[in-house]
Amino acid sequence: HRLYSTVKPKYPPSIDICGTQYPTDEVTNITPAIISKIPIRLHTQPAHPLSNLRSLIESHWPDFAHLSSFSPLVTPFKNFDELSFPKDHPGRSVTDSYYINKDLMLRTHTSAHEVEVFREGQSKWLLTADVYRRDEIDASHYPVFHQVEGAKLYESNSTGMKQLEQDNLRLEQYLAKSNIVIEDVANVSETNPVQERHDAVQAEMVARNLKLELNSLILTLFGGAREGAEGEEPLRVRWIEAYFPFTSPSFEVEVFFRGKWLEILGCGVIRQATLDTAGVQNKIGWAFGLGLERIAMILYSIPDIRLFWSTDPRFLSQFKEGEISTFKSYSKYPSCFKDVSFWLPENSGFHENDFCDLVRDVAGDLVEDIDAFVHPKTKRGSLCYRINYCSMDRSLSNEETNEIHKTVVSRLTNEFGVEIR
Ligand code: FA5
Ligand code: MG
Repeated sequence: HRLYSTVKPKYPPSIDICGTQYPTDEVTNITPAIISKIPIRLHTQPAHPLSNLRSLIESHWPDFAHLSSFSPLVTPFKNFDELSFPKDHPGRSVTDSYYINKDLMLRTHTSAHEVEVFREGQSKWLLTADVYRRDEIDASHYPVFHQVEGAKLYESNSTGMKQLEQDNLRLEQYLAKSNIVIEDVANVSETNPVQERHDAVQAEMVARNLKLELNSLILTLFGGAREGAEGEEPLRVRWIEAYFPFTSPSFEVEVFFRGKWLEILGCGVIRQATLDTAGVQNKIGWAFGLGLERIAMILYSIPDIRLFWSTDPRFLSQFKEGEISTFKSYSKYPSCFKDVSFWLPENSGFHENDFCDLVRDVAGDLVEDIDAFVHPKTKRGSLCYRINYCSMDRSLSNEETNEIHKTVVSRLTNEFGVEIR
């Protein structure tokens, strides 16, 4: 992958982020639309669905430390290197992540804080924060979302293992009484191995504890809320094998939602190298990172991820502190498609995420999704996108949509040197 686009918007020598000036350089790609989201911290706004969900998760683990005030500006070292990401991992590229400059970025996941929290001496903790990724635009993706990171460590001696065994028995008994159906075919295997430095029995007990703890969280989150849901199929949850550079074995959990498997979290047995970096000795444990929006969309029946950012009273007034309730859609406003097709200049280094960011920067949350209906790879140099403009809160006039689209097209020409077809 390349480190930066060859054609890109020009930045002034420094930019203001929440009242502080930061120098820009050749990798700077953060946009005003993204900067404006940083101070909002939806996960701490009283009665907001994301904040309610955070509280619910925290109350599931009352004896864990509950952390939620870490700054999203981190070094690439914290976001990647400390967690054993290889130097050429695609997540590092400017097409996937937001950079203020080469030494400072917006965290792409809450795992960026694992080492510092372990270094503080915490061994049972939850950390909630806003995270940022350059990504596609649709109903379940947004460039800013929220994660809860959770972790638990055990002493890797006989006292610790006795405790772990007791915890596993207690959780097994609790889950046996529930009637949630969980498919689990993700076992420790050759492709999802126990770490060399781990005792296999200990590592499997930790993995078992991780699954039991998260299944019981899922039961807390979805069990009750679904009982009254009329005409709905039973909740289906499945565990699948995964890969993360900082855990092994690793797993992902998916929930069946609107006809599709929706991934809600990633997790695994913490790599010993991470604990070494944090100065933690003689401990073994697990960590997970879950996406709050995906779960809140299911629990509250919120149909579109953009709604979380709405300041419309018809949205905000529906929620009460500490309560999960069913969202009632205010009428869905008509959407308006506009197509744009263009030729790319040679070696433009253009990436679809550049286009999404540009549209998001011009149209803000008035863009519902973007379809590439001639796939970039099928026709060299020629791209065609359909932008679906739609407000969550009101009807857009045709003039307004035309104005926005005109700005998109002209910025596309100016900033990427494309030739409109
Ligand atoms: C991670 O971010 C890992 N840090 C998780 C982890 C933590 C693994 C600790 C092991 C140990 P992933 O990229 O899969 O993994 O994201 C985790 C969750 O964030 C996803 O399951 C999903 O629920 C949510 N998520 C990811 N991308 C988006 C997005 N663009 N919009 C909304 N939610 C997202
Ligand atoms: Mg994933």
